[in-house]
Amino acid sequence: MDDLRQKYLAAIAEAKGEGQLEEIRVAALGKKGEIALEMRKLGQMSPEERQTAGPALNALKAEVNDAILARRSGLADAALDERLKAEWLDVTLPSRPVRSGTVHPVSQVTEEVTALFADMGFSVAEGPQVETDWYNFDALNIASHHPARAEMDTFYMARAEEDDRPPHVLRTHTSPVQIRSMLAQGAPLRVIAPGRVYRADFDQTHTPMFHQVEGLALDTDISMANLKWVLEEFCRAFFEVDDVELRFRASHFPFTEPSAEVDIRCSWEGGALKLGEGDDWLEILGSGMVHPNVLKAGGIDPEVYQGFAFGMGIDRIAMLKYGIPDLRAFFESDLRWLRHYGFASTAVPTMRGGLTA
Ligand code: 2NL
Repeated sequence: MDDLRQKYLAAIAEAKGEGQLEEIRVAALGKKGEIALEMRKLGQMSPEERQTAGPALNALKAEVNDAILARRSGLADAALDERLKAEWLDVTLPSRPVRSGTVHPVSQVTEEVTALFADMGFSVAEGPQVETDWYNFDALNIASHHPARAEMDTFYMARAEEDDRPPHVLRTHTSPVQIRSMLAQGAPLRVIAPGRVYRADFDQTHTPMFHQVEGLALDTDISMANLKWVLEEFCRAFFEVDDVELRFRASHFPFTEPSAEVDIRCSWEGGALKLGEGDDWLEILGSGMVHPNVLKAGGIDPEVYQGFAFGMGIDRIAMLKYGIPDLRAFFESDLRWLRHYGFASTAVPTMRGGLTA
């Protein structure tokens, strides 16, 4: 019996895995296992022999069983240790940066402007970026000899020789959208028209595509006083200055009479622009009372209705509000500039995973 004990305890100690251990268990304790066979021999023993052999065999059976259980959990622990060593993970490492986009300043300002005018009862209108020369020029009282209509300033769509449709242009302002609103809705009317416009101009302060928002209010009793109030309310809210002061300077546009350019009081201390204080003036928009010819083109009777209109550059007022001095930030969508002015994704370049925007 001692031999059996030695044999199985040694085999259990050397077992390399679950499978071997199970084979040993069957060979020792299984129905036809060696210990079971020894048990069976008890029947042929004398009662005295059985009295010592019985408990000894039971003890052996229990010892081998315990040894197998102990070895099994030892092997499981060792396997877990192996895995922990091989598969360790440093949870203190910083996570990989997630690329995230942000709203472009031009989009943000467009939303701010439309929300403020919506509060004053203006609805938003949109229209095509390719327009006929009638909607872009004639309807706006811009004479056929006007320099703005020349190819120097305006992008004309290429056309075939035999094409007898009217000339098409990339719209040079969003005014055609308002002509369409007048024709579709009539008066009274309050609309603003934000969107992309195009002019053949490219230098430090001009890009061939830029963004404009125009506003139009028509009714039977609209005056320049209404225009002044609306623009002051807008500037106070948009630029977040309580002491906003506007200056109306006589000007000329073919589509308004009278016309005024509007400046906002400002200071340039230490190169930093401050609005609402100081002795300087900064031009922010153009405006006026809608010319009777424009009302007629929009199907509105100028004897009954009159109204004001204004137009401003979104890129320009975005730059003023957010202190962005350089058009490159917008036009190239240059991420270095956008990030510098707080608009690009905050993700930074990392060593792992390459550069991120
Ligand atoms: C500027 C000047 C302006 C308008 C736009 C307008 C539109 C209609 C009728 C009359 Cl439908 N006027 N728009 C009026 C005055 C000025 O824009 O300097 N924009 C950047």
